[in-house]
Amino acid sequence: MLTVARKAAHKTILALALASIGCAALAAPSLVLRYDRPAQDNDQGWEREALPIGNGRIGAMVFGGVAREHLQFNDITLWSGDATTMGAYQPFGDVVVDLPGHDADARDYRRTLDLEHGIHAVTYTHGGVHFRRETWASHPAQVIVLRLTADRPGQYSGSIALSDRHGAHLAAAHNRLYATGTLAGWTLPGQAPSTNALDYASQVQVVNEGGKAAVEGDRVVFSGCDALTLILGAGTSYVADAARHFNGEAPLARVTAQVSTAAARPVADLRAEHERDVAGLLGRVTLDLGASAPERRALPTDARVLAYTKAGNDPELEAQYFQYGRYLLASSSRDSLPANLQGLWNNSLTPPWNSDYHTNINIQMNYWPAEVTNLSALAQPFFGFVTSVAPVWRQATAAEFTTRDGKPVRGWTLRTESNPFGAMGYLWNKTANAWYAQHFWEHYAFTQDKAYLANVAYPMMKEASAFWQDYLKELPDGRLVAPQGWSPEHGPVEDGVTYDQEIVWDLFNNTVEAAGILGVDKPLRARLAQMRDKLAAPKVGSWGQLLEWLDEKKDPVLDTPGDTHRHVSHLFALFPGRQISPARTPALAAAAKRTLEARGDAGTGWSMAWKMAFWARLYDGDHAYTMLRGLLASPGARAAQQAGPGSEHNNAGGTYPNLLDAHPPFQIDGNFGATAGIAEMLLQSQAGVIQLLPALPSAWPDGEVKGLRARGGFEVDMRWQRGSLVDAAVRSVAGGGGTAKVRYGDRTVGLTLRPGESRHLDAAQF
Ligand code: FUC
Repeated sequence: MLTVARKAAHKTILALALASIGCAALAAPSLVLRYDRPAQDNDQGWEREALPIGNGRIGAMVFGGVAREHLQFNDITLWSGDATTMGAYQPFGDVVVDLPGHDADARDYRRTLDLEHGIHAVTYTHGGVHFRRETWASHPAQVIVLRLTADRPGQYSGSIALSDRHGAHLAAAHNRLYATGTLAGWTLPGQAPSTNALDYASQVQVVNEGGKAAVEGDRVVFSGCDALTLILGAGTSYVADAARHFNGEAPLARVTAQVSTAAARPVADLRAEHERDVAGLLGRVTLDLGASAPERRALPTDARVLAYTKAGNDPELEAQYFQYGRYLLASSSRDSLPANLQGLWNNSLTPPWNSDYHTNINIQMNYWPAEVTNLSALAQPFFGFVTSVAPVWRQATAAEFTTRDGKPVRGWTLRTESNPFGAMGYLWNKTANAWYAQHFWEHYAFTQDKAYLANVAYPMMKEASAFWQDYLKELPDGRLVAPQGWSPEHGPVEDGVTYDQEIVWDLFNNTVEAAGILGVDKPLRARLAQMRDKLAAPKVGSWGQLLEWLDEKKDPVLDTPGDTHRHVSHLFALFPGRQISPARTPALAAAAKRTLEARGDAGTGWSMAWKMAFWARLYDGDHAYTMLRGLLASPGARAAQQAGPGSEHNNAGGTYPNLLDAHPPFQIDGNFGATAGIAEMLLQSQAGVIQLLPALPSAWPDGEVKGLRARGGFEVDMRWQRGSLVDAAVRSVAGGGGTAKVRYGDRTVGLTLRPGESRHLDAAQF
C-alpha cells in the first residue's frame, strides 16, 4: 500500500510540475493502451486487436464495436480431457450487446485499456450524445462488469444475448440470461467425445436505469435506458483435487450467488473495489525508462508499435510493455489454475497446442516475472497446480521409469504437454520436475518465507531430487548423466544432454541449500552435494560454443555456427539457472555468448525473451535491448527485415497491435518473458549479491524504477542519469530483516537491515 501511496504522490508532483511549466494538457498516461477503432470482430481481430481483461479465473476479450459490443469470455478451468486424455482448454461463451444504429454517424471513437486500474473503456459520440462503456473483471466480486452510460438520458435501446460454445441449456428470466451445461457427452465435431463430465454455468444479469428492459425469447431487449449494467458470472465444477478426479460441486449455485450479490451492489462500489485491487498489485512497481517524443505519445498503440518497429526510440512504450506483462499475470493467475499458453484467453475449440501447460519452457516463462516484479502471490496458482496434479503424475511416472535394479523410481516427472487433470502428451521432458522445483525454491529465495520452504517447497524439491537419485546413470568415467533426454525439440534423444545436466545440477544445488537453511536431512544433503559435483558438467566446443550435448556432434547443422534453432535450452545454467556466470565461470560464460551470437537474434516470442534474459546475465545491456526491439516489433514488418536462416517458425515472433506476443498464434509466454527480461537488465540477485543496473542499455540513459524485488527478501528502488546510478534504496521486506551485499559496477557495499528498514544508497558510496 505504501508504494501505491508513493505512486499517487509521485503523480501529483508530476502533474504540478507539468502545470507549472505551462503544460496544461498532461501527457497521455503511460499505462493506457489506446486505439481509435474497434477490434475487427473475427478470429484475427480476436487474436491481434481485441483487448484482454481477467481476474485470474474468468476473463474476456473485449472487441469494442460501436453498434455491437462483444465479450468473448473464458473460465481458466474449462477443459475437455481427463487424467489420461489431453483434451484442450475450451472457450466458454459470448455476450453480445447490440446497439442498432449507433455506428451511423459515430465520431471521436476511442478504445482504451488502463493497465493500472484494469479498466477497458470505449467512448464515442453519436447523434450528439457522448457514450461511454467500461468493462472490468473483478477479482473481489468474481464477476465481469460491463457498464454503459451516456451524457443524455434515455439513449440506450437494443438487445443483449448470451451464447455458449458447448450446447448448454439456455434460459432467460427477470432480465437474467442463463447458460447451464455439462461436458459429459459433449463432442467436438469430427472428434472424440469429451472424456470428463465437468459441469459449467454462466449468467448475465442486466440492470437498467431508466427506460425498459425485459426478456424476449433468449435475449434481454431494452429501450430508452439512461444506463445499463451487465454482470457476467461463469464457473465450472473443476476442483484442484486428484482424489475427486478434479470434478467437484456443480457451479450453478455459486455463479448465481456471485451474480446476484454483485448485481445488488452499487456499481460505483464494484468499480472502486476493483480499481483498488488491481492498483494494489500493479502499483507495487513503477518504471520510468525516459520520456518519449510527444509525436509518439500522440499515436494510438497500434500505430505506435509500427513506428517503434521502424525507428525504436519509445521508452514509454517499452515501460508500458513491461507493465503489460504484469497486468497479464494479474489477469490470468490469481487463485485458480496457472496461466496457460494463452493466459486464460481462448476463442477456439481446438486451440494451438491445446492451449496447454507446456513443460519445456512455456509455463516456466509465464512465472519468471512473478517474484522479481513484486507479484509473488501470483505464483501460487502454479504451486497449487503442481501440488494437486502430482498424484496423477506420480502414477504415470512409476509406470514408465525404473531404477537401475528394476524398481519404480520415486517421485514424478512430465512429458512436454500437460493438462490440469494430469494427462500428458508428446515426448518425455524428464527434467520438468527439477525445473518446476526451481520455481518453488525461488519463491523462498525472494520471500524468505521459511514456513513455505519447510512445508511446500522443500518436500517438492526433495521428491524431485529422489527421482534423479534413482534415475541418473553413471558413466564408466564416474560422471553422472541423465539418461535418454532431449534438448527441447532439437537433436536426438540421448544420455547427458546439457539441458538436463544443468537442470539437475540446479535442483541438487538448491535442495542442498534448502536443507541447510532448514537444518534437516544432513546425510541427504551430503549425498546430493556429492552427486551434484559428479554430474557431467557443461563444456566448451571446437568453435568456442557451449556444447548442447555430451559430446560435440558431427552433423551438418547440429552444433554448428549455422544452427539458428529457437530453443537455446543448454543455456539454462545462465538463466534462469546460476551455474554459469561471467564472474564465477568466465570460460563457460564466454562459450554461452558464442552460442548466442551464432543462434542469432530472431525467434519466436518466448525465444527472443529468453535471449533477452541471457544477454542481461552476460551484462550486455545493449544486446538485451536488441532482443527487446525485435520482440516489441510488429511481426509482419520484422519478418521482412530479418529474412535470415531458420524456419518460419523460428522467425515468427513479435508483437500484435494489442501488445500480445505473436508466436504465431498469440502466445503469452513472450509477454511474461519480456517483462522478466527487462527486470533482469535492471536488477539481478542470483549470485548472493544485489546487482544494481547490471545490464543497462545505452537506449535508457535516464530512468527510475521502484519496487523490484531481490532474493534475500529485499525491495529495491533506483534512479539513474546519463547511464550511471544516482541513488538507490534497499528495503528489507522479509520478516526477519537481513544482510545484503549490494553491488554497482565493481564496488560492493554490505548492509544489515532490520525488518522493514530501508537504506538509502548514494552513488558516491560505490
Ligand atoms: C514449445 C515451442 C513451440 C511452442 C510450443 C507451445 O514446444 O517449441 O515454439 O511455443 O512450445
